[in-house]
Amino acid sequence: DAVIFSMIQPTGVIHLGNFLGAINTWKQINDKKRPDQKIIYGIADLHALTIPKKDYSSQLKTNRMEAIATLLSCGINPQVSTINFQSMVGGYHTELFWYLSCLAPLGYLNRMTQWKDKKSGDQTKERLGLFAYPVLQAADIMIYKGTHVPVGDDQSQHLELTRYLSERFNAMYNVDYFPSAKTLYSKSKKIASLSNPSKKMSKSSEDRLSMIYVTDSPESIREKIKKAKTDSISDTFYFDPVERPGVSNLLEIVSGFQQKTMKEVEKDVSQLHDYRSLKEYVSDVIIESLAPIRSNYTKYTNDKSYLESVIQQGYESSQEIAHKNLTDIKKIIGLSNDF
Ligand code: AQP
Repeated sequence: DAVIFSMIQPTGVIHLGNFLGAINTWKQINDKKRPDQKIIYGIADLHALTIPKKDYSSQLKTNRMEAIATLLSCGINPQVSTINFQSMVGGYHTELFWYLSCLAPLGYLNRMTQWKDKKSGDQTKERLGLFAYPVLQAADIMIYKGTHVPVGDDQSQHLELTRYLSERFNAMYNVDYFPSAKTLYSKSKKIASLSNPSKKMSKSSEDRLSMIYVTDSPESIREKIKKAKTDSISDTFYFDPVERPGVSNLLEIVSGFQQKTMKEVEKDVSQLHDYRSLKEYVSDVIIESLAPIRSNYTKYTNDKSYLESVIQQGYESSQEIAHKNLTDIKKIIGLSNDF
C-alpha cells in the first residue's frame, strides 16, 4: 500500500511557493485518495527549533495553530488525510532519528545545500540540530514507511538522503523493510522571489515584497505584483526562465493556480501588450484563487476547539502506525526483549 507523507514547518502563514510547490499537490492527492493509500501531513514543529530563537515559545504556539488552520483552509480534509504535529509523535520520530544518525555519513550531511545556506560559518555557534535536520526529516518519512513524498524542488536533496538511509538500513540489517520513498513534484515545483527571481520565494526572506502569503489582502497582492521585478525585453510575454526570470515566474504562478500548461498560459496572455496589464491579469488570477482560502482561514482560526479535535484525531491515527513500525524496527536492530 502507498503511504503519502509530507510536512511543513510552522513558520506562520504559508506563501505562494509553499502553496503551489507543495500544499496544492497535497490537496489534489487528498481529493483523489484511493482506498489503498494512507495520507499523513505533518507540521514539523521539531524542525522549527533548528534555528533557535529566544522567547519564542508563545510565537511557536501561535504558529503551530496557524499552520493547522492554513492546511484546513487550503482544502486538506482531516477525514481523508491525517494531520499531525511532529512533536506529538516526537518520541517515535526522534528514536528512529537516532538509529538513522548512527548510519548517516558526516560527509553526506556536509554537502546538503540547505545546511550550507543556513549555517553561520562560526563553529562555536553551529548547532547539531540544524546539521542533523535532514536525518530527522528522513526519520519523519521512514517512521510511517512513506512511499511518496510531495515536496518542492528545494527538498530534492533531502529526499535523496532519505532513500540512501533506507537502503543503508535495509543492507545493514539484511532486510527489505523500508521502501524507497519517491519524490512527487508539483507542476510548479519552484516559485521564485518576486523581488529577486534568481532566488526561491522563501519565508526567511526579510523583504516583505518578495512573497505573497495565501492570506494576503487583494490590495497587498496587487501592490506586491505591481512591484515584482520583471524586465524590458519585449511587451509580448512568453516563458523563458533564463532570459526573463521575473516574467516567467509570474506565468508560472498563473499556470500553477489555473493548472494550465505553459503553452495555454502564453496563449491567454498573448492579448496583453504592456507590463501593467500583465501584472493586473496575474493579480486577478491570484486574488480570485486565494479568496476561498482567505475566508476559510478566518473561520478556522476562530474555531480552536475544532482545530484541537483535528489534532487529537491526527495524533491517534499516526501514533498507532508509528508505534507499530518502531516496534518492528527495534526488533530488526536487535533491541527487542523477546530473548
Ligand atoms: N519557493 C518555493 N517553490 C516551491 N516550493 C517551495 N517550498 C518552499 N518554498 C518553495 C515547499 O514548501 C514545502 C514546505 O516547506 P518548508 O516547511 O520547508 O517551508 P520552509 O522551508 O520554511 O519554506 P521556505 O519559505 O522555503 O523557508 P526557508 O526560508 O526557511 O527556506 C516544502 O515541500 C518545500 O519544498
